[in-house]
Amino acid sequence: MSGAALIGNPNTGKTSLFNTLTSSYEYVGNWSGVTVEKKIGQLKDKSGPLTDLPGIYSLHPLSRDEGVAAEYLVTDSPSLLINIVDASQLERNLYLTIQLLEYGKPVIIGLNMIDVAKARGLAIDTAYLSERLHTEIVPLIARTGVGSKELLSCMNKTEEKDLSPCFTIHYGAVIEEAILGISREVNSELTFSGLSPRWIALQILEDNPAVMNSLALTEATLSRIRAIKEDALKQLRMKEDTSSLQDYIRSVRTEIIQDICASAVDQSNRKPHTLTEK
Ligand code: GDP
Ligand code: K
Ligand code: MG
Repeated sequence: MSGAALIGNPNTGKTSLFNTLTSSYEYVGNWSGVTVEKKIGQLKDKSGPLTDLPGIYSLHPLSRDEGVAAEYLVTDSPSLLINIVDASQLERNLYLTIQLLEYGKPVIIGLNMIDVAKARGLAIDTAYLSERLHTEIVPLIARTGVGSKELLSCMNKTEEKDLSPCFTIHYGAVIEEAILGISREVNSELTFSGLSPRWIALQILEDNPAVMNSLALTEATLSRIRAIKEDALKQLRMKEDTSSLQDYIRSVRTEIIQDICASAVDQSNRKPHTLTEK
């Protein structure tokens, strides 16, 4: 059992929270093949292990170091994701959030840095956000420990109920058909992976190298998948001005995030940025 994992953008408070939530280290070392620190601890209430993942802005890695989190999702198949989100940078943080919701395992959003958001005059409607994303949201100030008890109790409830997210983006007919085709290919080869075929299909459509390498699909399957992708891009270009499937998928997500943030974040008291807040 690989338990729960903390995942989020860099500098959102993951390690601060890891230190608050865990009592003892189970493992400290490096992720295999890279010089990125790997930390696993035992939760204070003994409910299981917690892994502190390296910070990323998206599951699509731009370097081998950044591939650690995506590889972890494929190979370790964690039962619960704690997505740490910087409340003062909601729009930027939600891109990863959407990819994590698509992963299909239970996700709790730890909405951290609410002190910073407040100081900047940003008010976040957490009830609305929770409703739009179909997931639990726990407000936090990881630096001082505010919200950590609530987070632990939310984690236990979620593990008991095994609430998987029902947040789904509809990417349009062309992409949806490609998702189905790739899911079928993936399903026939990875019968017991326990991973969501839809999530895998999206990662494949986005050319995520960390996920592709970890899956190690056969050349025959890969070649059928390439044909599905080429066909999808051809069809998509008849309707949309897009350079790649990856760009198109990104643009659909970005539009939804902007729509969510337009209602979830009240900026009417927004103060100008200063450099000394964090
Ligand atoms: P990580 O990169 O996600 O592991 O983030 P860290 O836990 O290392 O935190 C990054 C910085 O933000 C550190 O200086 C923390 O003290 C600070 N920090 C973390 N949580 C909060 C918070 O809720 N409020 C404020 N003001 N600072 C925080
Ligand atoms: K850091
Ligand atoms: Mg850290």
